[in-house]
Amino acid sequence: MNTDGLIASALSVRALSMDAVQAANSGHPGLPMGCAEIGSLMYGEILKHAPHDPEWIDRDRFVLSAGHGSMLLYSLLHLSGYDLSLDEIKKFRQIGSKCAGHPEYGLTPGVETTTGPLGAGFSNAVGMAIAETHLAEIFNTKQHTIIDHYTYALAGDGCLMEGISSEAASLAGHLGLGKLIVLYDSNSISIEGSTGLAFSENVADRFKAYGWQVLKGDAYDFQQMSQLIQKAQAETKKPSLIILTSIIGKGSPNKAGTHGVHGAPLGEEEVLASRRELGIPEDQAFFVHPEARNYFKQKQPLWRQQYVEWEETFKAWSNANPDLKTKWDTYMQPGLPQDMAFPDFGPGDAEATRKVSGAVLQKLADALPNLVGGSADLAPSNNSELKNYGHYSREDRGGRNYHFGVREHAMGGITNGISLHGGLRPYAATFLVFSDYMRPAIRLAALMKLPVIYIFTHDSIYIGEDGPTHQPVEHLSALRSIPGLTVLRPGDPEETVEAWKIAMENQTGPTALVLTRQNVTTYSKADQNWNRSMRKGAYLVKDCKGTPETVLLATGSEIGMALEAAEKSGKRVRVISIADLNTFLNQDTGEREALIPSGSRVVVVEAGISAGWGTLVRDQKDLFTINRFGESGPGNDVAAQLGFTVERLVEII
Ligand SMILES: Cc1ncc(C[n+]2csc(CCOP(=O)(O)OP(=O)(O)O)c2C)c(N)n1
Ligand SMILES: [Mg+2]
Repeated sequence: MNTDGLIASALSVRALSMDAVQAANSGHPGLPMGCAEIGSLMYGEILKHAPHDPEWIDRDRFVLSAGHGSMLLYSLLHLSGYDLSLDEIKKFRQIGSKCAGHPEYGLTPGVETTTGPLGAGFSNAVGMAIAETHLAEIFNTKQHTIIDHYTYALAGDGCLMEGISSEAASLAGHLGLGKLIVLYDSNSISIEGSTGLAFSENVADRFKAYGWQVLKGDAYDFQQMSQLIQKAQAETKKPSLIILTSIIGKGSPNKAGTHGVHGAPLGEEEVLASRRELGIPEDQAFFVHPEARNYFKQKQPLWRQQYVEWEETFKAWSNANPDLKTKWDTYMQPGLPQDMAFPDFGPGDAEATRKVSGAVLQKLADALPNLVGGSADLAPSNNSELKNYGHYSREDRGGRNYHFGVREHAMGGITNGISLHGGLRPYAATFLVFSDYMRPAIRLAALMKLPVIYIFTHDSIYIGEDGPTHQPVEHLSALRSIPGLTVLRPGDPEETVEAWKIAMENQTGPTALVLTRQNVTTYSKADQNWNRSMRKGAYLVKDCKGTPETVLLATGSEIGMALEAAEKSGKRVRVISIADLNTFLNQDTGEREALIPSGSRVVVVEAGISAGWGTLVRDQKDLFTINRFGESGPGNDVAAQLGFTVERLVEII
C-alpha cells in the first residue's frame, strides 16, 4: 500500500471539497473532510473498477448512501480518472454541472445510484448485492467466473437512524449477503448537534442481532481499515458493518468535530486556516497534490489489466458455453420476445385484474428468465409469485422469487438496487394502500428512470371488509403526481394483459400496475385498435349514435360501472377508458378531442379522490369520485354507503 499516495489523495479530497462548497456557497464539507481517508483507500486500493468503463458489469459497486457527502465522491471520481474534470467540480451545485448537489445516477460517470434521502443508498446496496449473487449463480461455471464483485456502501449516522436501513439490514442479514460491506462513518454528529440527542442504541449489537459481522476501527488508520475490509471480504456468509470512528470536518482547525461543519461552507477565513493546517498552498484553490495525481496515474495500468483479464475470461466463457452466452444476451437486452403468447380473454370473461396479472406474469417469467421480484409478504393476494422458479434464499441464489418480508420501503429500495445493478428486470408487489410505505423509493426510481414494475392490487374501496385503513382513495392520485411514473389502471382482463405489455416495453422509467381485488367483466371495445390507442392513455370503449350528451371517463373497475350506467340512462353516452391519465393529458388537443368532443359534457368516474381530473370537466360536480375515507363492510355495501353506485351515476347522466 502506497501510504504517501493515499495521504496525498486524502489531502486533495479535503482541498477540493472545502473549495467546491465554498465556491458554491452551499454544500456539505463535513463528511468529505471526515471520510477523506476512507474514500481514498476505497478508490485507490480496494475497489475493482475501471474508470474508463464505469458500466463494466463486474465492477465493485460503491454506494455513497450519505449522499450529502457528494463532494467526497466527485473528488475521488475525478482523482481516479473517471470522466469528471476539475472544471465540473468548480461548477459544483450549479445548473448543468455533472457535480449536482447530491449524487445523481445517469448524470455523473461512476455514480451508482441517486442518493440524498438518507438510508436509500443502503437499501440500493442490498439490492445490488442480491443481484450479484443471483447472476453469479446463473452464469459462473466451474471453469470461469464472470460475476464476482463486492458491493460497498458508505453510510452515516442519519442512514442508520432511518427505518429503511433497518429493514434492509434485517433482510440482508437473513439472506447472508457476504459480499455486502457497509462502512459506517461514525462521527457522532448530525445536523442538530450530537447524535446523542436522538440516537443512543448500540448499533454494533443491533447489526449483530440482524446477523451481520460487525467490525470496528479508526477512519484514519489505512493499515487497520485495509485489514478490516479484508476481514469483511473473508466473511462469506454474513454482510459486514465496519464501524469507523471519525471526526466530521477533519482538517478544519476550528470547526472539525462540530455540527457547524456538516452542511455549511467553512467560510473564507476557515478555508484559509484549514489550508494552513493541512499544508495546502494558501493561494491555491482546488488544489490537487501532485503525489495524488501520480498515485492514481500508477493505478491505471493495474486497473486496465484487471479489466482486460476479465474480458478475456468472458470471451473464453462465451466460447466454452454458447448456450449460457445466448442466455446472457437475453439478460442484458431489454424488451419482449416477438412471438410471446399471452393469456386470451373475450367479452363476458370475468376475473379480478390481479389474477389476470398473475397469469400474465407467469407467461412473462417463462419467456424472460431475468424477470425477478416479489412481494412484501402479500404474494398470494398480489398474485405475484413466479411458479416453478424457486425462492431466492441463502441456500438458493438462483431463485427468482423474493420474500421481502413486511418491509415495503426496503423492498422499493432493494428493487431499485437490483435494477441499478443491471442484468435483471425486477418487480415489487403490495396492496395499493401500502404504496405509501414505499413512496420514497418509487420517487427515486422515477428520478433515476429505472424500469422497475410495481404490482399494486386491492385498488379501491371495493376491497371491502378490511375497512378504511386498507381502502386506498388518494393513492392513484398520489402516484400520478410522481413525474415519470407510468400509472396504469386496466379495467378488464384484456386491458390488464395490455397494461403488462406496456409496463414491459417501458424501459425509461417505473410503471405501476393498479389492479382490482374483485372480479371485473371483459367488455367489447368500440375501438378496433384499442390496444394501440391504450398506449396514448385512453380509448373509446363504447360509442353512441350522434354527438354524445355525456362522455364518461372511467378507469379500472369503474369502466364496467360506467358501461352499465350508460346503458340504463337511455341517453347518448360515450364511455372512454382512461388507462393512463397522465399519458392522456399529454396528448395534443386533436387527439383528446377525437375522444371528447368539445361540446360534450364530461363526467369522470373513479373510485378515488378527484385530484388530477379537474381540467377535464366543465363543472366540478361532474367529478363522480370518492373524496373521503371508506368504511368497513362488504365492498358493494361500502360503495352504496358512499353513494358510489350505478343508480347515482345514472341520475348524474
Ligand atoms: C430522509 C432524509 N431526511 C433528512 C435529510 C436531511 N439531512 C441531510 S444530512 C442529515 C444529517 C445526517 O447526519 P449524518 O448522517 O450523521 O451525516 P454527517 O452530519 O455526519 O455528515 C439530514 C437530517 C435527508 N437528506 N434525508
Ligand atoms: Mg454523522
